[in-house]
Amino acid sequence: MLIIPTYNEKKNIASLVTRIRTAVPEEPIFFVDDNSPDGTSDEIRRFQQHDRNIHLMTRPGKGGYGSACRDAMREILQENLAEYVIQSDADLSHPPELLPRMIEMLKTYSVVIGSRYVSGGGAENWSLPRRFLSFGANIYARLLTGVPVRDMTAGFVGYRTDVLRTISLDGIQSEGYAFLMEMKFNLHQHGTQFAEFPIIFFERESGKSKFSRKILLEGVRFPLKALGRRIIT
Ligand SMILES: Nc1nc2c(ncn2[C@@H]2O[C@H](COP(=O)(O)OP(=O)(O)O)[C@@H](O)[C@H]2O)c(=O)[nH]1
Ligand SMILES: [Mg+2]
Repeated sequence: MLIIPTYNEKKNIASLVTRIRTAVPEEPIFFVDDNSPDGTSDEIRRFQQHDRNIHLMTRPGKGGYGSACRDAMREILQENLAEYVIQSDADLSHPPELLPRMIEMLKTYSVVIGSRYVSGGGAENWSLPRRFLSFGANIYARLLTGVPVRDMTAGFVGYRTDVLRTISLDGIQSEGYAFLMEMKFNLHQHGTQFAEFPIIFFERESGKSKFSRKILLEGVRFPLKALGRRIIT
């Protein structure tokens, strides 16, 4: 089951669903929309009419990327809806064509990461400063958290649900890139092994990024917190 959080992604839904359906015709999709003012949820409902494998969770207001993923995971675990979940963005940054590969790998590995920083991976339409920032942030995160993953801020991640049950989702509070790092850190603390395969990340062409100063600060702080926890334990 795919988990796709959305906030003001109306213009991306049609090509997103079309590309996902070409790649994986039957795979359930679980959207979490935070009452997007642009009417994203109506657009999702339009596709729901012809596709019974599209679920939509709506929340009253913008609650953050991390909590949207956590709410979806909680519901899927509680209701036993899937053997695995794959989180992916709605802005087509994560190529849906790679879903079959991710799903195949989840048969062997508990956590599978679509990685920009393994051989064959990368990012398209990124400026030089953006490349530098992301690459540097990854080295910083890897060193401080001690998690042996090349792409610590990867958001195209598949988890087998049995492994998600080993960590406490309520204990995870971060929202932006920090959420992506915190999930990997907590799983690593529980002895989870990760598998990475290369992806080319495409920067969005429609809609706006929700990146903010708050998300940046949280992303700088989390690896420091993780280092603190490693020192104490
Ligand atoms: N439900 C929900 N989704 C969000 C929120 N913030 C971001 N997203 C979604 O999370 C994904 C990644 O966000 P994006 O703005 O592309 O972040 P960036 O890739 O770091 O620029 C997209 O599908 C967004 O629509 C939020 O507060 N609530
Ligand atoms: Mg994006």
